[in-house]
Amino acid sequence: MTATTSSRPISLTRFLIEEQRDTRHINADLRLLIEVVARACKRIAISVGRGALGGVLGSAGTENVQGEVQKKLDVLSNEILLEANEWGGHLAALASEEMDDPHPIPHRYPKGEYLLVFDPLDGSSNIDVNISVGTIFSVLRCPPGVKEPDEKAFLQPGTKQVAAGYAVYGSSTMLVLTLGDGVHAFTLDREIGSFMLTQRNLRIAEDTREFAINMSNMRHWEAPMRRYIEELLAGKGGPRGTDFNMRWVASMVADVHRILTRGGIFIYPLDAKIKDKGGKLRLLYEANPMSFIVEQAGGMATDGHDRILEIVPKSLHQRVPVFLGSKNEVERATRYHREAASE
Ligand code: AHM
Ligand code: MG
Repeated sequence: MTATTSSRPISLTRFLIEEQRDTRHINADLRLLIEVVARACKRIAISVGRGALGGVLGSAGTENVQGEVQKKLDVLSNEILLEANEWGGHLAALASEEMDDPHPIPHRYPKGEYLLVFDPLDGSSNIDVNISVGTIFSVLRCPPGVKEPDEKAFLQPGTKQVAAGYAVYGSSTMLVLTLGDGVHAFTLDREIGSFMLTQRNLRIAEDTREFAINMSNMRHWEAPMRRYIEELLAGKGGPRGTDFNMRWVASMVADVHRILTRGGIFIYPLDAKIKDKGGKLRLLYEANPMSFIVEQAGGMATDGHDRILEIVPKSLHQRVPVFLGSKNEVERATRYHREAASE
């Protein structure tokens, strides 16, 4: 039988129009917002893809609010997302890993009802070595009556997100998106320049035998963390009675993408080195969007004790420990932490 046009993957544009028309999950402004973010991600993908030829590798010679050295691509990706989003009339304000404070919408443009918060280029340490990096974003509603949103407007728990997603700039560029009704994956068709729907309703297997953690921090971990990983490392002869495999890309987007594809548990725990900061990963633009996606795909996400999406943020750049992925493993690692806390 010859393939019909209906068997071809549909574009992100068509997917969003159908979501608006058929399921009413989104309105025209949210549809525009997602399209604009996707377009910005295409521009970032082009810069990432040009690598050394684009003159974008290496350090920008500046630091962000968290004292981290900014790479040229961190700064460029941030600018691309700002420029793409500020004039469309769909946003009330933006915030990012790379900016100390929220970015207001310039007065010459209309304002919308949404807040966009993002990590413009996640996995910065991998830029110069040609390993996958990505963009993570989260969409919130501007609180009612707030005309000039400041940091406080963004301090909403992850349960309030209306959309979240990430782009992964890997061997192919993909956009993974949730609008609160499952998780859908789009692959960038570089020839026609469109994201095409390549998987609807991604599901994370409940069980896994693969974990992702930076093992070099083991000596700094708390006791329950050590217990959990030691049991995995003991393999067949240990209490778990089976062998576990390990992967650590050091780009959260790539690690989470693998987990969405074939299961696994991702952990960036609290350790003695980062205790004062509260963790490594940021709640509003890393942990929350990824937790929303993971939960929508049937997985689980905690900070080792509680559900990440229910944490009420205290500051824009707040950090949290992150345990996410296959449900049964996240549940177990969380249980070990809770048991230790109640002893
Ligand atoms: P970034 O947003 O500055 O790139 O930092 C976040 C990244 C995550 O993508 C990744 O999971 C983690 O930092 C890796 O940390 P480490 O280098 O300690 O393994
Ligand atoms: Mg990051």
